[in-house]
Amino acid sequence: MNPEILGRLHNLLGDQGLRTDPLSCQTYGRDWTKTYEPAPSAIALPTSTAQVQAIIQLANQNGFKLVPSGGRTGLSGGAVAAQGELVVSLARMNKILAFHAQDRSLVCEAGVITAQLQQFAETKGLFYPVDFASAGSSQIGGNIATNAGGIKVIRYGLTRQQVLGLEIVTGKGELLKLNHGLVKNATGYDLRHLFIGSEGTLGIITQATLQLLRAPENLTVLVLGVPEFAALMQILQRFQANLDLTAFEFFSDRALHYVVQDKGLAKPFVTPAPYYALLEFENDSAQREQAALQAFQDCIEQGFVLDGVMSQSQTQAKNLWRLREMISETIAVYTPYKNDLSVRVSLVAEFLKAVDQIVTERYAAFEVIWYGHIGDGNLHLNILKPATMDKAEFFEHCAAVNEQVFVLTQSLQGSISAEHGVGLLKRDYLAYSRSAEEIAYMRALKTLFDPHWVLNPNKLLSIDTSSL
Ligand code: S2G
Ligand code: ZN
Repeated sequence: MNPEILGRLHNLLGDQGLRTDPLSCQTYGRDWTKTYEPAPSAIALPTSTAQVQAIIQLANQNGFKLVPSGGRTGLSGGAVAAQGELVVSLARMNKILAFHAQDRSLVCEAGVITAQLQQFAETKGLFYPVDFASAGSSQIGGNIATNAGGIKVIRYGLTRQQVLGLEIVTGKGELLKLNHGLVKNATGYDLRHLFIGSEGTLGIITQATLQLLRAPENLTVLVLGVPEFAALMQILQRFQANLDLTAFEFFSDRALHYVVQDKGLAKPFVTPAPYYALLEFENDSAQREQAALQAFQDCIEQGFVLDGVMSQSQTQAKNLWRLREMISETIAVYTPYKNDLSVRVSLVAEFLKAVDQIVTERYAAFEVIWYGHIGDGNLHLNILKPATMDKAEFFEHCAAVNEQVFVLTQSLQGSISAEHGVGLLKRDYLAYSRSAEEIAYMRALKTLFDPHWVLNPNKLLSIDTSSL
């Protein structure tokens, strides 16, 4: 970036708002993927929507590119700046601006940490329902830009369902204030939903109005030992007959092995099982608890469950959750090659079996770890790198299998990226889940909102300079 531009950014942002030191570039230029070497030109840390707008207008006038940056906990390279871009971090725009008790909503800046939002809701006796392992460092703006899902989607939906309003600066540098917190607003296209999940390619989210919910009572967790994939979906169906589950997760015995071995967690019970289901429900009456126990009993009798445990306290519930929530962090040290796939819930058993067959054949030498939000049809397939194998060689081996896995996913009209987004990692596989017509419309929308493609270039969609 030329010194004149840096000078203008410095005048706009001041010493605190513009960094070029190597440590900042390393820190702000990456997300949780380990595939790309960060190489931003500089890091901008604006403190107001006006400053964000000025940065985007400067980029349009001078042709440099921007990478919006939240908590940088993404897993698809969406927040990676590897091409000399200016990172625009929302970290200093981190205030909760208003709380509307009667609306049960709040207005906050994009840089608010997800866990901070959850805690604020609790102080008001309410509940922000989107939760996942990285909530302690992810930011609400990034959660909205990736439509983050997590472990409660089966009951409360994704981030999309919580957004009542957005303040955005588009790639054109124009300010949009969308929906203003309204529950109902039938006045044409709901532009809010274009920006949710747009991965920072259409605009930079600066503020959000979010709904808060009644806090659930006495959340109780069951962990069940399951003999085979197909039984998982039988269990889901049986419990859902009488309960509104707040979570339905699964993980394999190898996932359990690592959290027990590396994190010292306790096994849920002695009986060995190839798979585990983790269920959560609001245990707010004796009838509810009886319904859960009856469903558990029925699943044992029908052979869908080998053994199980039900939490008797919030502490035990939290400890059982750790068996699932600690998986991602635990296996990260084994440089996993990750796939994040989804199919309709009714196709999960067939899909799981078919993918497992492919990976068993093609990855015979590698260790496969299964886990995920199976109640949403979302599976996290992680292949662990053999300690002695070179990372690049390992990733090449794994990528060679993508074709088969994605063709299978496409055959079931599934998604090659259920919740982690497209970013850089999945960009070139988009056509397995989106039609040519859809991608053409997506490119047209990108050019409409960001005519010079200054925002997050080559993320989600590759720049086709001929169209600029
Ligand atoms: C999960 C977290 C990221 C990962 O644990 O549900 O989405 O490692 C994941 O896959
Ligand atoms: Zn997940």
